[in-house]
Amino acid sequence: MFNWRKNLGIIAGLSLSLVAAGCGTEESNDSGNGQTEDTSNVSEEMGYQITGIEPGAGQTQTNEKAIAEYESLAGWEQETSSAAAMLTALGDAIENEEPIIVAAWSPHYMFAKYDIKYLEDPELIFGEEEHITTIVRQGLKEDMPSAYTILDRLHWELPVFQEALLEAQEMDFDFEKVAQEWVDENPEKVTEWTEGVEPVDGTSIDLVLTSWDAETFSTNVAKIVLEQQGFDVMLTPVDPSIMFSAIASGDSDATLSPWMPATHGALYEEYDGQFEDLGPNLEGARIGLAVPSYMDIDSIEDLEPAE
Ligand code: PBE
Repeated sequence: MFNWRKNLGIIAGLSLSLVAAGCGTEESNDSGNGQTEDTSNVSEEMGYQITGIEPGAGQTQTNEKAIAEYESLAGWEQETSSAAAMLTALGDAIENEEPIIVAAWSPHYMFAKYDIKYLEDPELIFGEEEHITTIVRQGLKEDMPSAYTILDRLHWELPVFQEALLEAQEMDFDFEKVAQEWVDENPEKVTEWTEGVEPVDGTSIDLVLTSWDAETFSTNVAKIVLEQQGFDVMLTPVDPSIMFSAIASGDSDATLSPWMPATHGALYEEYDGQFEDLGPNLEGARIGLAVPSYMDIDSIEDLEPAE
């Protein structure tokens, strides 16, 4: 049986960093002297490198913006690869208690699995709270009113996502299965979303998604719920830029993956007016730069520029 454990790790990770943001930050680093034992330059140890994720991620651009804006990140570089590679690098660093700075976002199981903290971002390059929104192509309301109504109603609370993402980790990231079990265990939610909606007979609907965990979970739940109403649902994983252009052109019907207002804000603006925003499907998300908690820095400004 599926056990939706209460796991507060992710929440703890979030609130701790919020608490840290409120504290005074007396600078204890003796910057200017990287030679003494206890003030060794962690930035140098990290090779002035941020461990990033996919080149096409919205956050990859935000990280570049941070590098450009913060004096403390002058001369730094972001190494891009994939979320999976970043998580491996993070796990390895923690095992060896080495310094590392990574592109981080929540909800994600990384905050439950690892003891990590967001660095304060006084310039608010990463913004404050993010939400994940549902956008649909123009005309969907008229063409597929049943799908439109369901997509408009889909909405989760943050702990639901956190638990699901943690479960996914234990289920080899089989999101079809994770989503199916969630639907099976939450019939009242599904009823709330589908109440009064006319079933259809095999109408095709195409959803684009970005392949990170949270979005994969929500989109798979959407697929199951739409299928229960008689839709034939096709899921297409794409990069954020393709996601917006596919909805704007009408090639795809809907997506539950845009992160707003910071992460995909530029894309949103580029295509604004060419899609309909049905509002948040998840609130309380966040992105930023994170480090293991054993690292003695709290803010992006505690880093040191490369020579
Ligand atoms: N991310 C973080 C997505 C949205 C926020 C990696 C999950 C992205 O950067 O595009």
